[in-house]
Amino acid sequence: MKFNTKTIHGGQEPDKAYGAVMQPIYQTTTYAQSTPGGHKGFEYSRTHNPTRSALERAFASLENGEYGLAFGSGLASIDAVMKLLKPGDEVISTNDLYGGTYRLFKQVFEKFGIKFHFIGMENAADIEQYVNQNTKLIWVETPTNPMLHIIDIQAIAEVSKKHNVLLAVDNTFATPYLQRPLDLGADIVMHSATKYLGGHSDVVMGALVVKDKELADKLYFIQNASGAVCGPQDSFLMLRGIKTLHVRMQRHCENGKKVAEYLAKHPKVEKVYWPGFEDHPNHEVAKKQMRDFGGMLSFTTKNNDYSEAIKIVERLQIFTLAESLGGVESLAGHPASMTHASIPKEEREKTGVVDSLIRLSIGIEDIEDIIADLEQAIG
Ligand code: P1T
Repeated sequence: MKFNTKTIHGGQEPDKAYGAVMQPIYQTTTYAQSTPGGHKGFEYSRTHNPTRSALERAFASLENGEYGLAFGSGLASIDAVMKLLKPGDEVISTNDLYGGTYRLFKQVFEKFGIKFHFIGMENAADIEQYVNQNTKLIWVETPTNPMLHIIDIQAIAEVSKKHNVLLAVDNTFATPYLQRPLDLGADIVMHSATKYLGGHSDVVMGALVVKDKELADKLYFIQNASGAVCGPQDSFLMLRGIKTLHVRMQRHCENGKKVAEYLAKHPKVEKVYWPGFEDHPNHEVAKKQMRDFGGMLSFTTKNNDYSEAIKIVERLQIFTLAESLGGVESLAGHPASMTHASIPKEEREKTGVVDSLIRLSIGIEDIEDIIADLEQAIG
């Protein structure tokens, strides 16, 4: 099955009970047993629920994996991956990443004795110096949030395999429409499904997909033991959103390119971060591992003026000033005071998250309206 077909049919079949074409919402916590242990594969909805199971099969299909897991949020899915580790273990992570992921690593898991190294990974060889016998996981976000750095997944996978370390890739910005990390050698792919997979800004959810049965069993154990699952209504909405992933992504990419090109020529704009530009430091890697360049971009204004950036985001009208990304509607954010406020100023500025940085999630509205809105807001 090819990708566009998978978004609609991957892991899905008409419901066994009545032939319903859409996966029914099994709004139930529990399942009748004829005798203790005599059930139809479902016992309790924290462990399994038919609507969630259909979604988990869809996630696995999209990412060319074998096993999918759905969680109550993207962070809950990252939390589950971290619970594979034990005190004394070390993690090497991209230094530019979603602020909430950084907060989870630093403020929750560091307390339990896990050590994190946050490093630039544009050059995969740089990782080697941080690998030691305690290293258990490499955590990669690509494209990174919010600087749109591109990390070469295949090159990092070579390092992870050489040292027998797990490689997890947060594929939220790219989606499996643009890149499939498991095909490139990653062990775990993670999503804030809240974003492009759901696509309509109405569900908070996380996803993991793996190929390996043993790893899947460990994660299913954690999913059930810790219990951060999503409900059947949200699973249904996610399944519905996924069916249009490919058409939405195509338009996000088309509009993203036009906005990036428009901003790059704007006299008040200092720099535009978008992996489709030939002078983007890892443009060649982006071309190699992604089908297109996505709908996310960030930019700074001249003089790095905090109050000017705030005025721009306040003036926007088609764009909504809001956290999150990846919905059909265009959103704008000010990372330093919003999504990345939990990262200390010195840390975030090292990776480029300066006061004038504005992040845009380009929606699928008419491009003329999107650009006119930026024009009036930037002035
Ligand atoms: O919000 P949640 O579903 O828990 O997912 C967390 C997460 C993980 N990884 C990436 C790359 C993300 O962007 C996010 C969430 N990000 C935002 C809310 C944001 O506005 O950037």
